[in-house]
Amino acid sequence: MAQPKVLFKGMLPPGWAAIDQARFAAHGFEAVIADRDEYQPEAIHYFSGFRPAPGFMKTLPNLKAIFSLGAGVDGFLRDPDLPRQVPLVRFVDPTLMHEMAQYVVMQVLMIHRGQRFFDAAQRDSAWRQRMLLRASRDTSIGMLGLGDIGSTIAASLLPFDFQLSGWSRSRKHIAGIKSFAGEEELPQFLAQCDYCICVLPLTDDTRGILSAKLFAQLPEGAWVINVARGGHMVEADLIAALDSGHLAGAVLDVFQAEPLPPESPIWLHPKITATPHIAALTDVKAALAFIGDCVARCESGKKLENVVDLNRGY
Ligand code: NDP
Ligand code: OXD
Repeated sequence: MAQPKVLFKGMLPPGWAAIDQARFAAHGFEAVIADRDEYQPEAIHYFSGFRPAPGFMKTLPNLKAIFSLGAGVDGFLRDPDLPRQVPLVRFVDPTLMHEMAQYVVMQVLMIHRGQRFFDAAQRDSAWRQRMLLRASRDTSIGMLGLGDIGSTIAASLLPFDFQLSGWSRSRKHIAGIKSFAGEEELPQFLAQCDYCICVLPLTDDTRGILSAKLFAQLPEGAWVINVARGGHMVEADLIAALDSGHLAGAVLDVFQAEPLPPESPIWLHPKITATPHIAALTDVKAALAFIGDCVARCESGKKLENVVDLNRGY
């Protein structure tokens, strides 16, 4: 019997188009790669990708479900023609969560331990010792967003004795992590963040949240790390807050325009570390298992997990 077809379009995990059809078949579906394979739009029941071109999904009249190959679904929700009656499932994967945590832990520890100072000293063949600026027990790290990824990052930072907190819409009860909830508690949360790490979904409520107004509420000398979406950051405000000396530095993995244009002042800013949206890339093995599981659930009438609430935007 023919297997259900899943049509793929948009940014796909590296090597996805080269995967042998037998490997997809082992996960219970046939892969159709748009722009490569011929297909009848009416015969497609499942669609998957990351940031598909707006208007594309409406060309598929018989969709039963859409599977996002990324944890963030803003690339689907920006489409004014998104078929809203079709469930949109987001990718929730432990490998991705751990990679995000590795990235943030690495960046925080590099800053906290002054690694760049020692790199420079080594380049000068100089034996330069330096104390930590502050012990971890006196350093507060706050996660803007305490969902799947934010809570994994916080849990990964726990053994290092930092003061940990998170801000979310709903109150959380996680051992060792102070919870701040809702708009009213945002100022209190920010006032105690030596490191402010953004892991929010990009929604109408969170777009542009990393702005002059927010930076002014952080303590003098705070660091900002954005691993969520470029749309959260008002880049000109960040540069102003760094240049004024209010913020000590920033680590950015995501940008308003991606790829970051060569003329962007971010590239050469001395207080910014920039990486090309690689904090976590979707793992092929995990993505195959995810889609296989979603297709099997749909075909057997089981409930889908991690369906996006379109009104909430995540
Ligand atoms: P989740 O949906 O699991 O968590 C989202 C968190 O944000 C929740 O704690 C939620 O609160 C909180 N939140 C949402 N809106 C608001 C608001 N208005 N006010 C306060 N809190 C809010 O998402 P994930 O943790 O899986 O992913 C987060 C984001 O990380 C993704 O959307 C994506 O943009 C980004 N990402 C980036 C990657 C990279 O490589 N750079 C890779 C993967 C993801 P509550 O719990 O109360 O609902
Ligand atoms: C994601 C991403 O959302 O890679 O998964 O940004």
